[in-house]
Parts: sequence; C-alpha cells; structure tokens
Amino acid sequence: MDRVGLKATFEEQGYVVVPSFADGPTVEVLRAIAEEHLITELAPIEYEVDVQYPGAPVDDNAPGANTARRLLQACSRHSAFRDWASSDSVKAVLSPLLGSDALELSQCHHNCVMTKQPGFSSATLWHQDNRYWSFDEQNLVSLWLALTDENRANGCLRVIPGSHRLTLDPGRFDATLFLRPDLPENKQLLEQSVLVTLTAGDALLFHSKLFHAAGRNRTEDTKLSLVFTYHAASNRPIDATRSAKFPGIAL
Ligand SMILES: O=C(O)CCC(=O)C(=O)O
Repeated sequence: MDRVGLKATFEEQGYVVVPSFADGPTVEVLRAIAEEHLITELAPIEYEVDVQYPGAPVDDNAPGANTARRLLQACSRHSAFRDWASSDSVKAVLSPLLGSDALELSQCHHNCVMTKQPGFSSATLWHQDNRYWSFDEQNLVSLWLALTDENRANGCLRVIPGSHRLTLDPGRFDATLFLRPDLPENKQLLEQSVLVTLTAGDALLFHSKLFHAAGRNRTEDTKLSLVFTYHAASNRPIDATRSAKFPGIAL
C-alpha cells in the first residue's frame, strides 16, 4: 500500500497494518533484548497482578504473580528500542497520519514491550487508549510492532473499524472507562469487531480513540510486541497530568 492508501485506510478505519514493516534481522535483535529483559525481570515491569484484568493472578501470593505484563520504559531500557522507535522509517510512516513533519514520541504512554505469557496472562476489555491521556487534541497514533506472530490463540488485538470517530455517552462505560459488555447497544457495536492477526515484523498503526481489546494467551509461547505512541509536536500534553510526566522524544 502506498502512502496515500495508508493514510486513507487509517482515516477510514482508525488503524492500518503495514506488513513486514521491520525486517527479519531487526525483529530478531529487538526480540532477543525483550526476551532477556523478561527472563531477568529487568525493572520497571508492570505485572499481570498489577492490572487485575480478567484472568490475572489475584494477589502477590497467587500462582503466576510474577507474570510480567509490560516491560516499561522501552526507550530507556535499551538504545536499540529507542533508536528503532525514533528511526526515519517510523517517522516516514507516521508523519502523513499525524499531518506533521515534527513529531514526538511520548515517554508517558505505552513505550513498552507488551507481553502475553502462557499460563497467567489476562484479557483486556474494550477501551480507547486516550481515556487516561491528556493532550490539547485527542489525536495520537500508536505503533504496535509484532516481535512474534499474533493470532486469536495467543491473544492478539481485536478492533472496531471506524470506532475512532464515535463519541459515546458516559453511561456506556464502567468506572474504569471500559465499555460495559452488558448493554445491548455495546453488544451491537462489538459485533463489528475484527481480529488483527500479525506476523512478526508487521506493524499495526492505530488511533488513540480506536476501540480495541485482546484475549488471553492460550498457547505455550510468549507473545511479544513493542508499542510506542506518537503525536504532532504541536499537540502538547496538559501540564501536571500523567501525559506530561516525562518529556517527549523529538523525531
Ligand atoms: O495486549 C493486550 O491485552 C491489549 C493491551 C492494550 O490494549 C493496551 O495496553 O491498551
């Protein structure tokens, strides 16, 4: 797909997949670092028990309590992650989607290796990422690079195409701003959801308002993805919010 097609698809669907965005050797290097950090439990880490999503171990004493969910602060944990995330090829694919040549990578959101491990991984309910993000404009794009294949069995993402354009009443959400699955109008919306299956090296670009969810990993192998969030440099985080905790990295 050329750049014009990519932008048109992104604007229409709120997401677009770029197959083989990272080449095999690059994926191997990034995956090896992620695996080493996972095995050595290199902090900062968010554990499944911290998120308490459906299927997560209930407390620190439960079996699987040391199951990692996210290896946090990817840009600080290895220069290979930072260099890749701020590379020219990443900037080139994002600039048309964000309508700017001056971009920033947020160190406050995603900026992580997302893991789904066998045994104790949890499911993520339907949400929009920007529910807790504070910027002048709700216009950010996340880049999800598959470091392993992603499919239904190992808990790949599901998305609702076009849902980045929806504005839903507050009553459609629970207290933590996940879509309430019990409501008929939400059930109807979720019928439109599609699986996003990825091969290692594929990139998923998705809008911060796109509704998405994911299942548990029911395979024997760990799923790994590298996830970063970007915005136009002119779209500023609101002072004193979580989105302004760390400065952006200029691209
Ligand atoms: O892999 C998952 O469970 C989805 C994670 C997710 O949607 C998020 O962190 O916003």
